[in-house]
Amino acid sequence: MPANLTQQYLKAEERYRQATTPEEELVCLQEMLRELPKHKGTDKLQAELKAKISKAKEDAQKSQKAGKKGHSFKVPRQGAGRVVLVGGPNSGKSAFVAAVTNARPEVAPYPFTTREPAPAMMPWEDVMVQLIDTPPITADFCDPNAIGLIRGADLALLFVDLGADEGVDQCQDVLAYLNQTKTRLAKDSYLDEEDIGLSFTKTFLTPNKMDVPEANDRLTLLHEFVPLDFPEYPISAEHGTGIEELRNAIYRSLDVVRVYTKAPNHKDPDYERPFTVRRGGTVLDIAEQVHKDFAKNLKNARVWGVSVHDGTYVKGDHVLADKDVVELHI
Ligand SMILES: Nc1nc2c(ncn2[C@@H]2O[C@H](COP(=O)(O)OP(=O)(O)O)[C@@H](O)[C@H]2O)c(=O)[nH]1
Ligand SMILES: [Mg+2]
Repeated sequence: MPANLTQQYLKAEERYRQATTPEEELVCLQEMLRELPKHKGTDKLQAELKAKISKAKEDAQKSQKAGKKGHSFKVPRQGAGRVVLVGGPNSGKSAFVAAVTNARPEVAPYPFTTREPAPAMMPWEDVMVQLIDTPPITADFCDPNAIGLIRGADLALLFVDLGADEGVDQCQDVLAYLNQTKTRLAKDSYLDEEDIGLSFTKTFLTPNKMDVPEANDRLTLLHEFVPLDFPEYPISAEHGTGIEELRNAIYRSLDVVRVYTKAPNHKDPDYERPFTVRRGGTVLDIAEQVHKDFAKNLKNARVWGVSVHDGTYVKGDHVLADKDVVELHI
């Protein structure tokens, strides 16, 4: 990506990756174009954005004519971030969901027990992370909604079945399938420089069933045949091995800070329900989450926390630290 992209550009780009309708895409692309510094170095990106804008306009018109409400399965975003579970059949995605959430998905030794994407909330300390379990991807099948969900996710977990010899091949099939689409798994999330329609989602490799005696040999084969540079967290979803490390890594990867809000006339903040923002997020970002009007009418705020003197008055652009307490004044 060209240097010197503004925060607004990057935010619009993130929303573009998460857009689920051509109308949303259009708004984000237009904002990206507005925010793009216009010089020789960004000529190509400008042209790319303009082409994408015409395409999104066409798609928006088409979908309006067809009377469709968007082309994607809608799961509202909830919690500190969204993590999508991806993998071949029987790799233990649902077993992992059962291990780390209160949800009780069907776990069974035959493929396609999970028929459509299913959200569940994973607690981490006092926040929740949204996990989305998906049907398996095979050489010739992928749930049509899974691609959009992977694209818009903050993190993907690539499950590999180390309980069976087919596991390594099945992992190759998943990657091969996704490689034919505009949505790929990668070490980090970004849009391709040459083609911003091509989107990469940060992924952890999660080889599962480490409790099985042959698992280690199969893991060696996986490294040999499917070399990936993703961070790796081998687990046993059913025995619990490695689950804590993975849970912590998932939360860390979201790179958010927690903020507790306090009403001006209250002594204590609301410690029950922290808000979360990306690290680097500001008082204004929190105000927006509390209420749109709060963001519009914000005069100032007081902050208590490790990075400021208690009760310091700040403006909307003040960057928050983990566990800050914020009192918004409108
Ligand atoms: N030995 C062992 N079996 C597991 C583990 N996790 C899942 N399984 C089994 O693998 C099969 C498929 O699990 P499931 O969670 O339904 O896989 P999914 O298709 O990826 O959702 C089930 O029979 C599970 O009992 C594990 O950590 N160890
Ligand atoms: Mg399942």
